[in-house]
Amino acid sequence: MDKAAAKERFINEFDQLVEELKAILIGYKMPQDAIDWFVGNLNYNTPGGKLNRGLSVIDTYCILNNTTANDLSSEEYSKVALLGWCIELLQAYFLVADDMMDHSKTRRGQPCWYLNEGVGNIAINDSFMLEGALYILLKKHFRNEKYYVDLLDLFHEVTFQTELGQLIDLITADEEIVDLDKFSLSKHSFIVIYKTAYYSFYLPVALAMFMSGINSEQDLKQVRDILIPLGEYFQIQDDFLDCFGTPEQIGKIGTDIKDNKCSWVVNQALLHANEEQRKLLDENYGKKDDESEKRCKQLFKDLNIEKIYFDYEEDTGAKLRKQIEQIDESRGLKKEVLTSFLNKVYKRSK
Ligand code: GPP
Ligand code: MG
Ligand code: MG
Ligand code: MG
Repeated sequence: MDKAAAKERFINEFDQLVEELKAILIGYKMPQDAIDWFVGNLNYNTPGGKLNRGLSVIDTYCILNNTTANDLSSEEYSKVALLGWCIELLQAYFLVADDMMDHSKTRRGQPCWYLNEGVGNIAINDSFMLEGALYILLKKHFRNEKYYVDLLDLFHEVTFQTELGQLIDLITADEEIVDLDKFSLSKHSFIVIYKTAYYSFYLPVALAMFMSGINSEQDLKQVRDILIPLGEYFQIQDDFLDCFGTPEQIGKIGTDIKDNKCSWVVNQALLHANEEQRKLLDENYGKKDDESEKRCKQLFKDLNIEKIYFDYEEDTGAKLRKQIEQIDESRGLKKEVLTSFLNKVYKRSK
């Protein structure tokens, strides 16, 4: 099945899940306007992205079980796809909240949810409900599996790790006082591993492993040791694209400079800036106006951050491939799980 068809099949599962969630609200005798609101929230915020995380659960499951999505029974496909949708719901929860915290304007080519007419701060509750929805679905479909508690534990742990990353991301980016001395590449690495790598890379693979009966700490550690650096690379791409990508390309308008974020781009600039350039950054980074943002972007161009980034990409790709080569496949794990992930993100432009 080609990529577009795989995505379409996955998307086709979503309407059924919305119906199941709707039925829960009907069971609680929720008024019709609340049901409509929740369904609107689910549909606006869950399916519109690249769906990489969700699709990866299915891909990983198939690789681990030597099969293809087409060869799974429709029941088994729906079940593994449901785990994929649970990650997409978790992601929707994070993004709705993150866009409020980052004062973002657009997401996936449309206005951020909180900016919609009549939504505003209700988006905070809506984000909680997206998270709640995933546990309702998980319970309904996995309650009787012996690995149910492993799934729950994993979702809870990874959610907390993401929130820890988000916390450091936010407190390192003071809204009022800009102090670039607070930034460093090691701090950046710490932030992005927690806020992105666990839920985006480790979570989909670990879910597929649990569903395939692979659950030893040794196996989980083996994949974590590669997926976490891969997730770090992915967030460095996100930071790069925030500054150098176009909104048409990435579906969102970058906010990192105005938000005073400890991004990979500014950290590279700090490493390479001379005294005068550093002064320009001190005076313009983290300021809310377009002119200051423009000056920072020009400086990043002058410092040739793009070249540094492309070299970093080549280098990281090669390192990760080497590391994957060393995986021990004797216990049912497959290198292909990891190469397929790397190929999905390597040199991405959106
Ligand atoms: C990406 O940061 C990280 C997240 C979306 C996790 C948010 C976690 C919460 C607990 C809310 P980002 O702000 O760079 O993402 P984007 O560029 O997509 O806004
Ligand atoms: Mg953020
Ligand atoms: Mg953001
Ligand atoms: Mg970003």
